[in-house]
Amino acid sequence: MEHDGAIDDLLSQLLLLTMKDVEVIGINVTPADCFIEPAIESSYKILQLFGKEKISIGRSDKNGINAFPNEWRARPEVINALPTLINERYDLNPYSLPKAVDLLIDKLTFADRPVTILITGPCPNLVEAIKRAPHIRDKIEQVVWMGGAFRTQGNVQTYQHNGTAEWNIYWDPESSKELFALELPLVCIPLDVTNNVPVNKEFLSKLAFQSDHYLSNLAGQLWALTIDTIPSYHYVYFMWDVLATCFISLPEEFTLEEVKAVVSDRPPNAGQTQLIESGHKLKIAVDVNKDIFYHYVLNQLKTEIRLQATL
Ligand code: AGV
Ligand code: CA
Repeated sequence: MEHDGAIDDLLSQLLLLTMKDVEVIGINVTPADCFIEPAIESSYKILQLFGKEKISIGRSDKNGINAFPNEWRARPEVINALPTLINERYDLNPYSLPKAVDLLIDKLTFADRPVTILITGPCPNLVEAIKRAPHIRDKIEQVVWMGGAFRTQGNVQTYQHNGTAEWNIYWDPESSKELFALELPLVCIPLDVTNNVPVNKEFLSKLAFQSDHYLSNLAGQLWALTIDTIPSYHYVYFMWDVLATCFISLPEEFTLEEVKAVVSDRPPNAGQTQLIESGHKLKIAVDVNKDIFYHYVLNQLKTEIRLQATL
C-alpha cells in the first residue's frame, strides 16, 4: 500500500488489514496530504492494533510540485491523540525506516506471487521504482489508484488553476503523467465514482451503534474529524481512498470502463486527467453498488482485534 497519511488513508489501511484474503507486504507513507512523522506514527499504531507491526513501513521524502494545504496535512497529530490510539506503544524512529522507493523495489523483487499495489495518495514512489528497477514491472498484478476526475469536475481549488484536477494527480502532475504513460494494468478509482460515497451522518450513526467493536469506535472517531469540512459543498469529505481499498475485495461491485487518457502537467489545468483517443490505456471505475459498499465497510469494522482478544 502507498498512502499519504490523510484520515481516509489511515481508515483505508485499517480496512485493508481486516481483509482476510489480503496479505499486506509493505506500507509506504508519502508526505503529501500529511506531515510525515505523525503519519508514520498513526500508521504504525494501526498495524500494532492488529498485531502486525512487523509489516515494513517505508518513508517517502518526495516533494510534490503543488503542496497540500497545511491544515489538512496536520490531521495525524489529532489522530494520534485520540483515546483509541494515544496509549498505543510507539517506539519507532521514523528516520530509521527504509526509503519508500527502496522498500517497493525490495518487496516486488522478492515477491513470490504477483502483487497488487494500492495507491491512495500521489504516485511518485512507484514511478521512480520502475525507472530504477524495470524488472519489478513483471511482478505487478495490478495498480489500484484513487485518483483522477474524468467526466466530472476536479477537487482542486487554488490559484492558477481552473478546478479540473483531482488532488492526488495535481500534487505531482509529472509523475502522474509518467505513470499513465507506463501503461501498467492500472485501475483508477476517480472522483467520478467516489462522488457517490460521501461521509454522511446516516452512515456515521450506524457505525456508532456498533461502537462496542473497537475498530468501529476508532473509525467513528476518525470520520468525525472530517465533518468540519462539510458546510461548504466543495469540502464535503468523501470515502475516496476507502472506496479504492474496497475495490481490492469487491471488484465485482464496480463498473469499469477501458479508456485512453493523458495527464496535463501545465497550468491552468495541471493534473487534469483528459480522455483522448491518442492517450494511454487504463481502466476507470464509473459506478459502484454503494449499498453493498457501505454495508461491507460496516461489517469489516466489526472485526475483532488484539485488544479485544486479550480482554
Ligand atoms: O482527492 C482525494 C484525496 C484522497 O486520497 N485526498 C483526500 C483523500 O485521502 C485529497 C483531498 C481532497 N479534498 C480533501 C483532501 C479534503 N477536504 N481534506 C483532506 N484531503
Ligand atoms: Ca489519500
